[in-house]
Amino acid sequence: MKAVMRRFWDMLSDGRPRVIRRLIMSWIWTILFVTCVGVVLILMNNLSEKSKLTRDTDTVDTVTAVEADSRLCPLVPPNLKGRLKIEKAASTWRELETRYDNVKEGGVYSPNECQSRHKVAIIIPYRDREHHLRVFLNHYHPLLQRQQIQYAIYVIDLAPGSMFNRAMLLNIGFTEASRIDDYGCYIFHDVDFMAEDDRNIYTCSDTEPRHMGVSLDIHKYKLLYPQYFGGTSAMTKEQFMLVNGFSNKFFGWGGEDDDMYYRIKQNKMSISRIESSIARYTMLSHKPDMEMNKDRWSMVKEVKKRWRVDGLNSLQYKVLSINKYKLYTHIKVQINQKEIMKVSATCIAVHVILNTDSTTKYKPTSGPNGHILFT
Ligand SMILES: [Mn+2]
Repeated sequence: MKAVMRRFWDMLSDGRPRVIRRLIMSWIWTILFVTCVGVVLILMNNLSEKSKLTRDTDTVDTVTAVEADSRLCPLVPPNLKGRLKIEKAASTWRELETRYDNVKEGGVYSPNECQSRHKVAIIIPYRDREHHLRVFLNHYHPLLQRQQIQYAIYVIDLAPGSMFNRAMLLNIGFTEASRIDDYGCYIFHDVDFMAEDDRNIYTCSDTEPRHMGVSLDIHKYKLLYPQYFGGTSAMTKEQFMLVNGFSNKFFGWGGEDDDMYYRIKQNKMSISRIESSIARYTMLSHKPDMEMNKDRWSMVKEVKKRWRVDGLNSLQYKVLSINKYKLYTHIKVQINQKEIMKVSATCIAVHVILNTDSTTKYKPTSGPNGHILFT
């Protein structure tokens, strides 16, 4: 390097005055300096451009995510209380309607503060339990609202003239609620089951049907048996349709929930439960008002042969009236026990209208309209 420099210096000094040599050298140095500075500036600019680009993309992503999410309710509702005190005394209808005046006609609610992540129909099979219904509404309207759920409450009331049939009323509730609005999740709920903890969120699991009434006070908060699917359960529309709904043939007390358990198994699904310390329920006391179904075990055994032809696709009933009261939608129905038990595996010809346009709203007609769906 030294030698190269020396030869260069000799070349410059060859016959030139000292001043010229100095001038040439200073030009060379200036050119070198300017080039170096230029290169450094270009590099720096490039780097900063790059990082600016990354920053910009980040900002765009964050902004889009925030915009899409800003209306959605948080994953964990912020105002939950945890363990609750169950108020078993029933308020009057007037008190209830004043207390929950944020509920829309038909027992419909959606949170104001955000866009709910869930649209749920609560289906209650019912007969002659007005006191329980008032306790229920007083308990669940505030609970579901704290959970930031968009919901509607349907009470399926069986007219006299037939034995009680919980499962069939649930099928009717599913069908009628689906005609009124479009729900992703259906919660089948006994009127006397009071959730003891609002961390037990009233939603469905997309992957499997959910059993909610896991631990009951009357059973010392122990799960009755692993196949138990009674009291309160949650299924998506798809899950419920896949298993053809509940059986219609369980009149009187018992069996229909076990039948549903095996329908779920037949369709290669399992059931999900949240931990029993949270899925706790108090059962409101009542006199036994139902006859035990003595055939229930032999019927459950036949579920494999029966589930495809006994359920939503063989549902027959008559709607006597639909009333959108302030805190719930009341659907009075009539069923014909003799006819239902006659329907055999070979004569199923009815289908259920489920895919109603969510924009078509039910138009109430005066008096008992009795529109016969299936005859
Ligand atoms: Mn009961």
